[in-house]
Amino acid sequence: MAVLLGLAGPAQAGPDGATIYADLCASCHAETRLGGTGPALIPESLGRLQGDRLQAVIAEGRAMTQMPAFRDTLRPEEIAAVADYLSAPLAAPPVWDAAAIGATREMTTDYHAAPAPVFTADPMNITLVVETGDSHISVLDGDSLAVLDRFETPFAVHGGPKFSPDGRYVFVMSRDGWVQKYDIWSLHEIGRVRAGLNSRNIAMSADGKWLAVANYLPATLTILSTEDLSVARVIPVADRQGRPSRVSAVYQAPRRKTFVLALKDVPEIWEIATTEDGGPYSEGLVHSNENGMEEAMGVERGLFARRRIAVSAPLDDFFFDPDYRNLIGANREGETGVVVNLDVGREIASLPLPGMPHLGSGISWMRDGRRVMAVPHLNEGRISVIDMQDWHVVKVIETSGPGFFLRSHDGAPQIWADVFTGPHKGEMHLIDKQTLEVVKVLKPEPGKTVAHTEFTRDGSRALVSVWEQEGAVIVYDSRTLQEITRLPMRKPSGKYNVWNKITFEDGTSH
Ligand code: DHE
Repeated sequence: MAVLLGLAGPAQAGPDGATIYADLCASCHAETRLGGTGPALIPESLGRLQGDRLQAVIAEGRAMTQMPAFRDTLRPEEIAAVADYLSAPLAAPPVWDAAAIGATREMTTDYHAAPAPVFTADPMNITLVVETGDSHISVLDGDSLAVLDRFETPFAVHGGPKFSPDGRYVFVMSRDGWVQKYDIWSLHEIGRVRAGLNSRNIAMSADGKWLAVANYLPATLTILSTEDLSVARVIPVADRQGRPSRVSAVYQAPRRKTFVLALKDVPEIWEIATTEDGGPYSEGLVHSNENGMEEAMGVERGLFARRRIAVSAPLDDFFFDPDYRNLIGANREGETGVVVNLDVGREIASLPLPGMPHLGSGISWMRDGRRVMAVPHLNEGRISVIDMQDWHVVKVIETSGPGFFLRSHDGAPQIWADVFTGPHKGEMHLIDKQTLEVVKVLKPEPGKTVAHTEFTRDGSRALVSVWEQEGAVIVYDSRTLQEITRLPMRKPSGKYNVWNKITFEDGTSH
């Protein structure tokens, strides 16, 4: 029996995880462990799935996926040996260049672009619900709440899908680096390509022509043509000394016509031009200063020109002001945040932000004539509200536990703040945007995780996930705070309204 191969060798030697992997796992996850029909099984993509949790998945399998349970095939020590093998880094860094990426590109053969939406719903009020429970996305009519389509995504979608500027196409990314293009008007997938081996998120250029993919593995930024998912550029990421860096995230800065990159391992921020004329340089958005801006301006010009901005320490999570002049950055391990002015290219202020601020989930709005931003903290039950004119902390709002996502809308009076972990994970705090007081705590499913809110186009309804395998999207009236209905969904995570996303609505993260 194949499994016995794993037990070969001297009596004292334990089972050989590599041999068991080759026998039982490689047919789906590939000999290289970089993924096939199943996801990549390398430390970079397994993330927190280590030790006992990893062994539990091997033993029990994964519901709603092709991953079988091996508890009747493998003994506990064999399962532990495979888990150890998967947790070890690859012997040699894999090559994932333009040719390798291009070879994975699959375009859907039966796709025909519809001349107009194939549904009568308002295309601007379509809301996508990512259902991580069985790797699907439901396409929801934001008015009737009918599910117009439900399509399969790559495994482990992470971060917000990104819409084309006209809202017709959407791009979805998985942690395994697959990028999928879907036509909302035709309700049809167009194709997919594996842009990285372990990827973080994606960003769309202001003109809709380019999609940037931030990669941990390899340490690159992949730029795809949105037209046909072909590779436009693979940019190796390293500092001036050649030290490579993972890309924590890439953001779109529409007014600047650039991508802005958070680098995990080196103290630099990168800005990449997305127009032939070199973006901010041609727009006059970058001013000379005494810190070598002349050098920065002289280094590169044209499409995908790079600008390096030196910072005092690596920053891996960003928030931007609405005109993309200032970036607020934080290192997840740090206690402070910094404000970097992108025009002058240097840090201009620092902020006290203990407790792992999650700036990527920040939102901003006008309060008493001044713009403020709010950010949750990943390991403390508090939300910091910061004045964006002079960067002082206006208030720290206490909640019943650490939250992950904040959302609001111009048409909604409150911020909706979840508690993602701990005994209060079923609570959703509603915080008045003017008084900054918690006015209500919703507890729709005690004991279950209730997280992530999205609004309909006009802000009249709030959609909240019951983040469970047999979960739901609960629809609330955002003014009366009454529940309207529940839509059954499989572990729904993020929800994304076309209008709110393409207009960069204040209450949504970008
Ligand atoms: Fe996320 C967005 C980083 C863990 C679900 N998450 C983002 C973004 C970043 C980020 C940089 C913004 C990207 C974008 O939308 O373009 N996330 C991180 C981490 O560093 C962290 C803490 C650790 C990690 O393993 O990557 C992390 N994230 C998680 C989860 O464990 C979540 C809850 C479950 C999951 O699916 O992995 C999760 N992250 C999300 C979601 C968004 C997101 C649903 C999009 C929110 C939105 O409304 O735009």
